[in-house]
Amino acid sequence: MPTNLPPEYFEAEERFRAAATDQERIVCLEEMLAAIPKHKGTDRLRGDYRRKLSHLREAVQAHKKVSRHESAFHIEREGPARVVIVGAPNVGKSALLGAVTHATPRVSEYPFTTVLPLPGMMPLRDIHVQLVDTPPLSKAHVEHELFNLIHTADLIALTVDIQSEPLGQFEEVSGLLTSHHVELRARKQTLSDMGTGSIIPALVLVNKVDDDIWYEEYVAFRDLLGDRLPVMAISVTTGHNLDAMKEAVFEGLGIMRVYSKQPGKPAELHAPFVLKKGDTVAHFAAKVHKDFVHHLKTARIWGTGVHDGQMVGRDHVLHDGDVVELHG
Ligand SMILES: Nc1nc2c(ncn2[C@@H]2O[C@H](COP(=O)(O)OP(=O)(O)OP(=O)(O)O)[C@@H](O)[C@H]2O)c(=O)[nH]1
Ligand SMILES: [Mg+2]
Repeated sequence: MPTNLPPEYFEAEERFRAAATDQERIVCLEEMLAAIPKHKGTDRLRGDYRRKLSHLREAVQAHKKVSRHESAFHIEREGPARVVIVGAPNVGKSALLGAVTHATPRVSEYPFTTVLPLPGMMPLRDIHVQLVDTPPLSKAHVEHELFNLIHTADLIALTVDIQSEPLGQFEEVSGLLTSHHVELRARKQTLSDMGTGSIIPALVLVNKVDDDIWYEEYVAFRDLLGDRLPVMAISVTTGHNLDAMKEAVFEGLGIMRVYSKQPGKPAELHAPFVLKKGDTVAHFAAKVHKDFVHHLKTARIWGTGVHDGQMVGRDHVLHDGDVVELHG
């Protein structure tokens, strides 16, 4: 270290050591470099610091790129399935998320309250599925990033407000989805289609059906909708049908729960594996352990369509609630 360095250099160096972020370190390093007299004896030192500076700048740049990529519309997946709540402004999407999960979204009587998506975990039988509240879909304001999120849904809960022209809302929202390559279907065949993006099973939730009078309106709406999509009346305010809604979500997702059991031990009834309807013993084995599926010979099953402890092969189709003991 050359000895003829001015006091400004040492001040900047001290701040450099104390710096908490790369951004601060860059500023200090620039000051240190500026304070070092330029002559042969300081060549090495200046070279080292210039390299350090360029590494720090690269790190900051790379971090910025990552941050931009991870937009607020990118929601981390959690649990076995994702349900995205979509709909026109003010229909009660956020109120619904707040009612059935621990999330605390902003709810207000004015439209366009929600500006960013918010996830929550919804208990459903003995599992939890991810529910995502979203900003409103409206022709007046199209948030393109929102469609990337909608494409990741295993089920779309299209919510309308019975008290405010529900058919118009339904048509506008499904029209916007179609123009962004999201087609709604009564039920996606299997979860393995997931990610192809375009055809997503949907459930129409008709909210604010608070009493009998609104129920009559709901019946009229349901008749107009026909059998295009499954539809049900709910009221977040009164709690009407929220449990039935969870069951409809389970159905709409096309999933089933399968419990594992080790020989000689009771079944592990608290933590089911979640599979797609139609999955077999081999699919289950792959979920339990990646290697297990290769060693699997037979399995014993307790549940639907079998007698207790029946031996079955790897192609046996499982049902919701089955208990499986794998034999390698
Ligand atoms: N009467 C009645 N009002 C409800 C019901 N559910 C929600 N609301 C009210 O509807 C208004 C809008 O609710 P939000 O949950 O903010 O609606 P949103 O769809 O999230 O609205 P945006 O975020 O603007 O798209 C609030 O005043 C809620 O209290 C319901 O079942 N019945
Ligand atoms: Mg909202």
